[in-house]
Amino acid sequence: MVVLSQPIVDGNLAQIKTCKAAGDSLAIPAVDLSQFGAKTLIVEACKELGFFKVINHRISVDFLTKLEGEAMKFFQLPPQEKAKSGPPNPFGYGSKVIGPNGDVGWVEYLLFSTNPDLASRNPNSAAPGISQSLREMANEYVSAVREMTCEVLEMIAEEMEMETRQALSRLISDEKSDSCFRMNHYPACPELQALSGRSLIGFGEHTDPQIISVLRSNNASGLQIRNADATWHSVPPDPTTFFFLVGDSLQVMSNGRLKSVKHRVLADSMKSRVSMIYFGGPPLTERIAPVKGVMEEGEESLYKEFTWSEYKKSAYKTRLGDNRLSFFEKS
Ligand code: GA4
Repeated sequence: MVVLSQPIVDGNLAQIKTCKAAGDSLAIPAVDLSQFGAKTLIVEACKELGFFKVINHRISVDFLTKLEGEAMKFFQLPPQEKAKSGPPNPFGYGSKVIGPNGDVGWVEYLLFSTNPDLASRNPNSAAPGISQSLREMANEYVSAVREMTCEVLEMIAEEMEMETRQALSRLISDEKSDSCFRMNHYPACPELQALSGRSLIGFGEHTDPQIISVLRSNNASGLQIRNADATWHSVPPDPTTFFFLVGDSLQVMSNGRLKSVKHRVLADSMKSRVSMIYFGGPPLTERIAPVKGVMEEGEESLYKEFTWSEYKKSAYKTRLGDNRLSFFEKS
């Protein structure tokens, strides 16, 4: 049994934080990409929340359920088997430890790069548990989600009158795009019931460094986003839709008009949560700066010049909850 007033301690290894369980749920802007005015809705949501969901997409829900089943087969393996696909530095299997700087959460995950230049650092085909069908389905998933993400980025570029419709989408369709794919499993944590009124952090608060992230989860709650007035809101789960999150790079490319969204995941005592996230990132050498057409005449960039490789390097030196863009803001 867990001692009430103390953080949950996993062996002698990781101290996982708790937080107040509160968090009203929020009506999430829902967009059907084929509806009239969809691009205006998307840009408004990205300005206000940095978050929206896409409904009525073309990706088969049956396929999503099957991929989730394959991922669960992996997560149900004995810990010593899963560990053979880790540690995640930065790609592979990880349990509780997030990133290289001491962050922990009630989560286990598989993290893969989709960048061909970095793919050699993914768990190779000798890694047990990552079956051929899991690999193939994950690749198929990433291709389908990338295609939908390009469509969304083209709508954003059009609505914001960027110099070309492909100004954003070209970055993630580029074969050198430094994107990654993550499958997270948040096991149910029955001991949580003893923490009356508090929740266990599954994945601590952070913004994503990339351009845009696309998340799909099973029907378990846990995801929360922080809105402009700094309050946390629960996102009702919806396994038939995809949630889109603005990343730091898109904030910079829109010169602060679109906001990267702070989010976190809380563990549940009864239901385990599985999520899959595609992080759309630019090629390593790409300069991240406001896109032509976005700024008013005479407007200056709010940020210093940097490449995606520089931003990533800096991000990996930070703690999860840090404000990574602050190092690149002009004073
Ligand atoms: C947050 C978004 C993605 O999950 C991720 C994360 C990465 C990791 O888990 O290795 C980081 C985190 C994320 C940002 C700061 C650094 C790097 C953990 C961490 C403490 C894969 C990513 O690209 O950045």
